[in-house]
Amino acid sequence: MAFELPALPWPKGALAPTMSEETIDYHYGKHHKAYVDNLNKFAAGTKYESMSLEEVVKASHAAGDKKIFNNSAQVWNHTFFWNCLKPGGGGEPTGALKAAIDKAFGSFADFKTKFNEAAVGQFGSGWAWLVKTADGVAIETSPNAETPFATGKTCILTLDVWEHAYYIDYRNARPKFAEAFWSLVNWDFASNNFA
Ligand code: MN3
Repeated sequence: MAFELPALPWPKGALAPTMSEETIDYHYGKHHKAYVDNLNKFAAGTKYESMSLEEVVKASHAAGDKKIFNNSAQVWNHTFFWNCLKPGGGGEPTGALKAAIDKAFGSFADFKTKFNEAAVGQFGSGWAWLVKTADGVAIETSPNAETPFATGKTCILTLDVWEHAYYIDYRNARPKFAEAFWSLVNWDFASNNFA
């Protein structure tokens, strides 16, 4: 049973112009697909081929199987990222997630500022995350394919800050991409992750 590239949760041109169809063609159609193809190639004939994707990410991380981990985690991270976005998204969180963000950061505006600082400050390729903690929420960053999910943390929201995520639409301007991200956030998805 091979690992599969999940369908996008929206039509591939639906996030334009904030995230263009050309970006999705490359980011989903080339990069995300390549992680799936490589995972299938490297997992073939190993204990990993009979596991769920989630099990592969955690087991390969624990075992230090870097090729398997890098590709499986990138499959998981990208699928999670697509679900963090939606056409007509944005605005502000509500309910319990809003309360947790206000408690941790003071206000939604302050949270956005700190999240963007983390995303822009991540040196090289990686991810910015909002994760669930014992008493609320916290911002984390991770390099390359690393993901809080691998060590059992609950991810709420993520932003891909690999250059392939923004180079077509924003060239080298990661701060512009990080700012534009907020107009696409799917807060229903984030709230469900926090619940
Ligand atoms: Mn990416």
